[in-house]
Amino acid sequence: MKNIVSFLLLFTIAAFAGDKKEHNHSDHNPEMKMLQHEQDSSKQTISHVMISLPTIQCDNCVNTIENAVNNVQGVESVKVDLEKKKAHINYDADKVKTEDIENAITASGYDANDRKRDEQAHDALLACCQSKR
Ligand SMILES: [Cu+2]
Repeated sequence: MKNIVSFLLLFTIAAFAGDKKEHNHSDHNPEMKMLQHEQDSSKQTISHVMISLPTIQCDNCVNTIENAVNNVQGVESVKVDLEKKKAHINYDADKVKTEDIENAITASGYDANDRKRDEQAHDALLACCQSKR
């Protein structure tokens, strides 16, 4: 009788352990593995910079600057925040310097950080985008 109870107890423990093992197995997420693989394969180092745009006024200004910055080699992405008058830029620091990005913005007619706009480019902007000094 005692042997049968021991056997049943052992059997219950074994079943529980098997259950636990199966649970752990299902926790192993294949999507996670794929994400890690994607991160490993990108060897570029992307830097982020914020550039102050004190003279922007409307959505046309935003488009003009986003286009100008997007055309700079080494820029990965650009997003202009009209309300805060700032550009958020992700770029490859091995390919481009922030001053090159600032120069592209001044060349399109807008101040960028402490760099002053190209006045000729500014005068060619839409009337609503021009600003007095
Ligand atoms: Cu504008």
